[in-house]
Amino acid sequence: MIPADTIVRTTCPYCGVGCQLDLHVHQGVIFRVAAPFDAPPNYGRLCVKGRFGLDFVHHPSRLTVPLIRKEFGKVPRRPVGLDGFREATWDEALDLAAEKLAAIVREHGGDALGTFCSAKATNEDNYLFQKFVRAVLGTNNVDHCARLCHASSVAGLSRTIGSAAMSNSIAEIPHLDVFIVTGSNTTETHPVISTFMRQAIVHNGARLIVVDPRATEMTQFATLWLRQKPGTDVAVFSAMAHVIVKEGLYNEAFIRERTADFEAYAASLDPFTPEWAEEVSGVPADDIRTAARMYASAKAGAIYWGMGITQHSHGTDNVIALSNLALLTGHIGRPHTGLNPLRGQNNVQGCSDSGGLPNVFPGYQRVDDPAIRAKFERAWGVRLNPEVGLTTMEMVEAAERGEIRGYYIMGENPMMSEPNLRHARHVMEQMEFVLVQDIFLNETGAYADIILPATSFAEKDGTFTNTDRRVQRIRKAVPPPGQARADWDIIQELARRVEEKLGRATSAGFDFQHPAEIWAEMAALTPAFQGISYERLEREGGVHWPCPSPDHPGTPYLFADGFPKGRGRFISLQFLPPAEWPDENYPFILSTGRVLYHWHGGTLSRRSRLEDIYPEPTVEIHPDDAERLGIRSGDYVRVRSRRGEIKVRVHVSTRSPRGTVFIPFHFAEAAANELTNDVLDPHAKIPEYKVCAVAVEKWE
Ligand SMILES: Nc1nc2c(c(=O)[nH]1)N[C@H]1C(S)=C(S)[C@@H](COP(=O)(O)OP(=O)(O)OC[C@H]3O[C@@H](n4cnc5c(=O)[nH]c(N)nc54)[C@H](O)[C@@H]3O)O[C@H]1N2
Ligand SMILES: Nc1nc2c(c(=O)[nH]1)N[C@H]1C(S)=C(S)[C@@H](COP(=O)(O)OP(=O)(O)OC[C@H]3O[C@@H](n4cnc5c(=O)[nH]c(N)nc54)[C@H](O)[C@@H]3O)O[C@H]1N2
Ligand code: SF4
Ligand SMILES: [Mo]
Repeated sequence: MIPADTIVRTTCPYCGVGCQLDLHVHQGVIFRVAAPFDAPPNYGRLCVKGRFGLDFVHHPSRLTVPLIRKEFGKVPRRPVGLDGFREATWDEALDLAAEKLAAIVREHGGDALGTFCSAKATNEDNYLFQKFVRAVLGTNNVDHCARLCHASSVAGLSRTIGSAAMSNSIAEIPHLDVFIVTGSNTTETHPVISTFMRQAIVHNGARLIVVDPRATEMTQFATLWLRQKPGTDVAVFSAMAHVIVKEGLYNEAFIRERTADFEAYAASLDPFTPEWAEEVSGVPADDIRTAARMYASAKAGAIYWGMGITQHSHGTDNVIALSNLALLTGHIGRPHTGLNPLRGQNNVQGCSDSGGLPNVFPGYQRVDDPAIRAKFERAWGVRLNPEVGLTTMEMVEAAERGEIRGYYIMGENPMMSEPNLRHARHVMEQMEFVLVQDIFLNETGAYADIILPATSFAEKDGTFTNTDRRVQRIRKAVPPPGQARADWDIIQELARRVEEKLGRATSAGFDFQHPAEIWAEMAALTPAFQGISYERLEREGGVHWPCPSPDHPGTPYLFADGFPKGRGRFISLQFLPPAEWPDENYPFILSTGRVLYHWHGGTLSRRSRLEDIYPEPTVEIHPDDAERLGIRSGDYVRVRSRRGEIKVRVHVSTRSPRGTVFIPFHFAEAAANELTNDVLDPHAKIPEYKVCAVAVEKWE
């Protein structure tokens, strides 16, 4: 083996588990990735993406110089490749970008801009991004992919308990007693967490209840698998609550001391009998009873969930249904219990924590609270906009109405990740100005006027916050390609130029020398972070927020003494079906999601060796359906919805239930989001990625 010049400890840039990595570097190249056995959260474990998927860092198509579109500002804009751009100096690109942003602010106000920060970038990058947007551009129109992801968890849990972060830690998982995994394909999407779950079952006798329409690998370890029809979770979980109440299995003391509105809720459960739920969901009534008894009578019961719960037009209701179960049984506020939304992106928790949302400053401090706003006005030395900004999908709608004229997109790929892509593209074509900051030219960059080349996680310092609220360092390991610069550095160059053009200078300024200084400013303004500093992270490896003071140990599990809302609230629900359901013309349900080897729009994973292992998308279809359609594995089919169509190869499998087909959304050549429905959950504004109606036909 080549001896490494250096070994750099850092955090995996793929998923929210936040595995610690040792990058072995020789002459500026990462040639081996290992994992330290003594470091939480992964203790030496890595999945295939962390171990073999990081070579995107050295891919020849990395962006290395600023680019300006040859047909700058021409509307309708068309997607172009590299040859549609010319190279520019940083000065020219930044000046032009600042001029365009300032012009829109001057003529139409800051609210005419829509901005997207990045769950792939650091806390420091995102803190500075939202500071620039709020303090200089003068708008709160800032959001990120959390909206497409756990927005329903946030909307649901803020109404019931008042906080939406994962309540318990990864470290507790090997010692679980009874746990529910629902709408999470954990072995493929949070692989290292799934190994701890399997450890709990195989070595420590834990019992697992999987609630999922798809035969994920987790079902092989389950004591009980409830296979519901997609979109029927409220029926299943409310029927479990019905059983818990009727059989007196609830935790009376907990309900009395820590919750509100139990009586009304208990009465609302009457119609949710297991027999009724069986009719709606297809899950046998007796299995619902068994699941309810197992969870309610556990010493400790925990619930873990993913996108199968949240990405529905009734996603908020689904989350509330889970919250009701935890409050009924008192399985929250103790070790090995909790309400645990598994956060997806490496730093999606941190991007929200750092204020990358339209309604809150860092630490979930509301922008429409005058006292909070005054604090940030004093700190930054400017007047701030009191109006809550627009969410991702609301920005698209506002752009369609011509109210939003320019986009600033840092490290997101909406032209792959948004639903109903034909519509999303149509809106993008009309934009007056599009500024993109990324490490690659992706499907969204193709629409940009200006592209600013950023450095990747391996070329910069900063922090990511993983799914269990653990703040961890990333460290510069290799030099940046060409002239690429760190996001925080680009943002402050841009901010200074826009300030100058608008004559709107913040007193706090944008002249940080190192991300540690940015963290220190954010921590000073954010009570939950005040005890966390770079020195401390250096010593301890990671710290779980809330951590209010330097001598505070950090908080692995929440709600030991109470909820942020005081009492936890029960909320009565109604079962409502998905917005679109199969009919004669579109007889199948389409479900979309992920595979182990790829990441979202594929920008990173398809530029790594993972592409060699998994180079092509397939549509997963049940053998009975395949037989009726006369198709076999390997054939091509046309999959059509009311919004678009794609051509994709067939994989016949019993993994998806009869009547449901599954397509991963990683592949531009057969983009699942051409088909998906952009209907939104009214509270969370999340699209219904998990259910729409499609037709499947053999491609002749
Ligand atoms: N390999 C890989 N890992 C990833 C990602 C990636 O792109 N690739 N992305 C990361 C991100 S950002 C996220 S948010 C997470 C997402 O992680 P997951 O939520 O685990 O991923 P998904 O594939 O979207 O699918 C979730 C599960 O929901 C189930 N499901 C579908 N419909 C329903 C329903 O109506 N009810 C219920 N209860 N379940 C249903 C599906 O069968 C599937 O098992 O993964 C993260 N990890
Ligand atoms: N059909 C369907 N659609 C979905 C979903 C689904 O389940 N089904 N899931 C939704 C969910 S949960 C999510 S989270 C979204 C994800 O949607 P996106 O966030 O749009 O997807 P990514 O492909 O992760 O985009 C990340 C971008 O950041 C860039 N990048 C990486 N590192 C850096 C960096 O350090 N700096 C900068 N500036 N850029 C960087 C990458 O090159 C890439 O272009 O997709 C959503 N869309
Ligand atoms: S589990 Fe997540 S954080 Fe860990 S190596 Fe895999 S992708 Fe990276
Ligand atoms: Mo996500």
